[in-house]
Amino acid sequence: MKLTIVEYPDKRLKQKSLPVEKFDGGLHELLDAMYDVMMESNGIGLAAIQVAHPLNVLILNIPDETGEQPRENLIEMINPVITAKEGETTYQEGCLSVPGFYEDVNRFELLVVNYQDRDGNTKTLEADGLLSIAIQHEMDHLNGILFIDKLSYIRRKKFEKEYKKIQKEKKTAK
Ligand code: QAP
Ligand code: CO
Repeated sequence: MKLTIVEYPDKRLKQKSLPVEKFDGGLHELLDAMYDVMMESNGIGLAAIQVAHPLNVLILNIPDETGEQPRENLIEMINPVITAKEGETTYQEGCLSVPGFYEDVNRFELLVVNYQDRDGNTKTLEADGLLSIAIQHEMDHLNGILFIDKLSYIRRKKFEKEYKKIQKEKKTAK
């Protein structure tokens, strides 16, 4: 399976994803293909809707202190649910579906998340730092929400202007 990333303003990114019911080979194939496209694109997180599969599936591979992303650090979350959240933090986020634009977003600092792994086993994870931010960013995708949807009116306007410019530059570079 070869996947391509769906980019804003594609309406598919506004779709709500559905729960995974079958933990079968099809799911494993999707997860493996998501990993490949995320690493090829220099990403740290990806939701299935970003590759046109509206399922409650996300993957995360947060760089370590040396900036490496070894495959054993990969986290695959199926049907994630936040069961506790605490504190506040701000981080300059980006998104593979909004290439070239970065802006500060407010998030919870700490999370507890329940989810299933690729075999349907139930897991619990306590997350802080960049992992916590990335989980919240990717779980927003499952609800059809992009980080640019969380910006103030003024910053959203700034985004629309800058993104148009980025798109124009891409066209002339082709
Ligand atoms: C979501 O984002 C995230 O614009 C994952 O040109 C972001 O992997 C989680 C990327 C911030 C936590 C904090 C973006 C790559 C990758 C771009 C990404 C680009 C190339 C974004
Ligand atoms: Co994103």
